[in-house]
Amino acid sequence: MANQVIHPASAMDFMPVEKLRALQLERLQQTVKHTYDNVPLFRQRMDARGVKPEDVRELKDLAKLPFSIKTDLRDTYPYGLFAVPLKDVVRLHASSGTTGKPIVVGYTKGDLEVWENAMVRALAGCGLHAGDVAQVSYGYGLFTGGLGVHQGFQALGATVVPASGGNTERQIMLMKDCGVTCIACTPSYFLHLTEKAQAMGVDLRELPLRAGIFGAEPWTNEMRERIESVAGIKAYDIYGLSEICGPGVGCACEAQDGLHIFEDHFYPEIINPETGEVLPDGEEGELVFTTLTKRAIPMIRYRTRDITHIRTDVCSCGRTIRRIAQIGRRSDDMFIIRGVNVFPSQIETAIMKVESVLPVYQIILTRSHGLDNVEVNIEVNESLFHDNVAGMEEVRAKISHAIESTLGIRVIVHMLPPNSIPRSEGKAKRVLDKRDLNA
Ligand code: DLL
Repeated sequence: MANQVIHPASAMDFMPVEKLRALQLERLQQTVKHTYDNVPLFRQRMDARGVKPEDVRELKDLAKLPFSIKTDLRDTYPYGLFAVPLKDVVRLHASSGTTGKPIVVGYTKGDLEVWENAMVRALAGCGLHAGDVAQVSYGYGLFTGGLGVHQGFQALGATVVPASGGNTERQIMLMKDCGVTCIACTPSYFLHLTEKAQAMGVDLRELPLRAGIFGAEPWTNEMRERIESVAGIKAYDIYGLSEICGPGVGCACEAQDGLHIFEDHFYPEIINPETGEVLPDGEEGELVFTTLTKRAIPMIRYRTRDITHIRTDVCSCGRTIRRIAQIGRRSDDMFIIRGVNVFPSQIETAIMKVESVLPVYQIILTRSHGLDNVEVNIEVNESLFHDNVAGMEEVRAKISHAIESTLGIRVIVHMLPPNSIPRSEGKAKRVLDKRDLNA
């Protein structure tokens, strides 16, 4: 890209591919040995397959290694997958998930440096730099979002405003008074901030705010466009997960066309989720990561359940590290309605195309007389409620049609006035499954 200023930490992003592959292999061999020597669960699985660390001679030998999954962390809670003594672990984070015990992850000092390096490269790739004033509105605490993004901005030399989540009016005040140029939070929380700003008479487009670093939940390009136009900013997609490190496993660049994976630290594969077979770049499947530089919890072939593909075209920014397509869905997000597989992101894409629709919705699954129904609660412009009934019916028909032509099933649409659906300060809960209640 023309006039691109490259941050020194970003040099790795532009490494010749052959050199990168050699570095990955060397790091993979070290990681497999370290994990085999120190994590009993991994050693047992390798032994059961008759595979030794020395059998990893090239990158494609990764396919010989066993997968790991979220329940491995849960079953060995809290420290069973740690590969170093606890005295070498300087930080813990945890992810609660929806059910049961949380999973606990740990970091050595070196691991925190790895994380910081990935975060700096992520932020620099979005055109952020020393001198930016960055408000971090991801939750601080056991969640990796707040502290992870914080350390990246700090290392970049930005002025960090550690706002954490919540207290939305104060967030707007800080943004305005402190001259914030970049905000980091979930896309759904940022939408809530934009509504609150409007209610407070603050026009975000008149503030110095120019970029948002949004992630931690699936969102669509249609949602990104809405955010960019309402706030007058560039909205960048950042990806990560606690098990692999936290935010900064991958991130969009200024080209905003997919997310670059910092693959000298996190090696990506795409597999067929049914068979476990490795798929070639370009084919859609489940994203799997192997960490190449982390010591406290090295992860071998961790199945993320996130569905995407690795892009095969070269990014216009010139980075040689590979990109994944935006992650719109997880394999466990899917629900089946009358035999049709449905992902919430398909509904989001369809409804965002309809004018008068606000980007706030909830999908409710119900059951009556043994049949499953999808109900979509969606907020629409206040003015619509002052309109005539025909006007409202026209919008309802447009929404129904948009969803039905995407999914091929009928849904029940409820149009609600603004501020009817509960807002979240972190990850939005899009689907409420009430089928057990009214079976
Ligand atoms: O959400 C880490 C994070 C914090 C990422 C802040 C970005 C920004 P977990 O709580 O462990 O970690 O949740 C990880 O969230 O497997 C995806 O399903 C989802 N996710 C994260 N980022 C994105 C994204 C953090 N940009 C899980 N797009 C992942 C879609 C995302 N899904």
